[in-house]
Amino acid sequence: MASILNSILEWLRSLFFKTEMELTLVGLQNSGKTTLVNVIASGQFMEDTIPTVGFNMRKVTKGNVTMKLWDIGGQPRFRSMWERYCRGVNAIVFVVDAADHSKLEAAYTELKILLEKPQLANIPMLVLGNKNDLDDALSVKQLIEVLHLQSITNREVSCYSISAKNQVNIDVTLQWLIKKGKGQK
Ligand SMILES: Nc1nc2c(ncn2[C@@H]2O[C@H](COP(=O)(O)OP(=O)(O)OP(=O)(O)O)[C@@H](O)[C@H]2O)c(=O)[nH]1
Ligand SMILES: [Mg+2]
Repeated sequence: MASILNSILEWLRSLFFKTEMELTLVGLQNSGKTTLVNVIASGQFMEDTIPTVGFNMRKVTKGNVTMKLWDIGGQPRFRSMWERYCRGVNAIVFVVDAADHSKLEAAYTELKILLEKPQLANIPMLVLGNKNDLDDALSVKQLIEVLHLQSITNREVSCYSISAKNQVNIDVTLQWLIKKGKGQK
């Protein structure tokens, strides 16, 4: 009886506390943005992603939270679009291939350009060091250093080390994002 009551209460709660939020994923090409969106949406790793041309939008519902995920292409020709798609979102997700050391400098440059956009001031940012299943992936501490995350003062910033492939730290990533939809710190 108690469990039936609980289910009814849960259902009522879901009716009254629905949250809709928008998130934008940016970062250099091949960092794993589309893979991460697929994992969030379906819980499955799909190896055969193709480079995103322009952008993709996916709507994903987790419990009573509906997330609109804007997945933008990371190739140089699409980077000028990043700002437009980041405007007004609940959080920006900046994905880095933590194992590709040759691209870290470029990732930092693009991150800096984005953070300097006045239209994006104050929007919380989650930096994800993806591909931590690979041997030479940087740790969170190393990422904070190479991307100079400690010097960011105009917004809330967090950094996690994840593997979209092995679904490592996807749960904490989702928790962080959902909190932003609910306006929590
Ligand atoms: N080892 C490993 N490979 C990954 C991981 N996540 C993504 N990849 C691979 O990285 C490659 C690029 O992934 P995508 O998701 O297409 O990258 P993207 O950031 O969307 O690239 P663009 O759309 O061009 O900006 C694919 O071959 C993925 O299988 C991961 O966690 N670990
Ligand atoms: Mg993509």
